[in-house]
Amino acid sequence: MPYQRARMTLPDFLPAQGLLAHLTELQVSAAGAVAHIRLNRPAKRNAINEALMQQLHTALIHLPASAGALVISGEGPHFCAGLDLSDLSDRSVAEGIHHSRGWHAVMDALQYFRVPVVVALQGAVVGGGLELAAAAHIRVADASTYFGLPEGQRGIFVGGGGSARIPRLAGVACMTDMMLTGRVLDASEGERRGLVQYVVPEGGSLAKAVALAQRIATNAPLSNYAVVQALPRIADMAQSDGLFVESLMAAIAQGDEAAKQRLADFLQGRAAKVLKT
Ligand code: 1HE
Repeated sequence: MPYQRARMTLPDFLPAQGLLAHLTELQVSAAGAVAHIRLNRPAKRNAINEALMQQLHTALIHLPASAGALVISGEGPHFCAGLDLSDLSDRSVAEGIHHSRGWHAVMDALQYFRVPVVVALQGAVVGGGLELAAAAHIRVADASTYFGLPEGQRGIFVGGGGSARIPRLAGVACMTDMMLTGRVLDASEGERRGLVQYVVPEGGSLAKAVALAQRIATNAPLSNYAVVQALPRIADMAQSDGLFVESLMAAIAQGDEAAKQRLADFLQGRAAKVLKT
């Protein structure tokens, strides 16, 4: 099957001996080539406790090879209320560092995941919730979405990679303002400032995220891999280094069978044109 991936069913999913049953803080499913991880602590506004973070990592590393894209969403009216503040009490400095480094490992696993990650947002996307969203590749907000970094008010600092990722989306000045003044951005401000790429009517973010993920999963796997792995690294490099890596990546992708077939399809009039949708 050239463009279509094998259909994935739940038994293929997280095959490692009943792991699914242990993912108490998540709902994990798959439809076609799109895997879906839903944060599932709606009573706590999907606040991220230790279990949720560890389970997210477990789910990521066990996604089957047949997944071509991943959607992450949150159950209930809010995407994620950030760090579970009841986890914070009585942590030593050393424990604080290890906790933050643990979050970094999971966020890195997401940012440098094998396949593109689309996140569907609604309601509160605050603190660690925004850090999580920032580690994904495409962010879709609905009209109810709002973004905040209340760490300043809580007497803490971002610890889930937000200081590295959020300024790359929205700029240092925007993040500084959000952290110092507690400024909350609504969905359209978030879009204007680059925090999200799409805003849809209230209740529509998951459907839009799934539709985007389905489309992404039809791309050649190596092209998607280059976008999620090479692009952010090249953006961090000096220009001459980045251009060299770009040439290598371009040659690798071009040499892949999927690229050859797609080019032949286009030249023989069998491929879709670039059309405005
Ligand atoms: C929580 C959390 C949480 C809700 N940790 N329990 N994050 C924050 O500072 C955000 C704190 N949360 C809020 O501001 C609000 O809860 C929301 C705006 C997200 C939602 O408001 P609302 O009115 O819909 O819900 P609620 O009534 O405030 O919360 C429902 C329950 O969830 C309630 O518990 P209950 O037992 O009284 O029902 C809340 O206590 C609980 N809850 N958010 C723990 N965050 C690696 S560093 C990252 C640093 C950060 O992420 S700092 C930002 C932390």
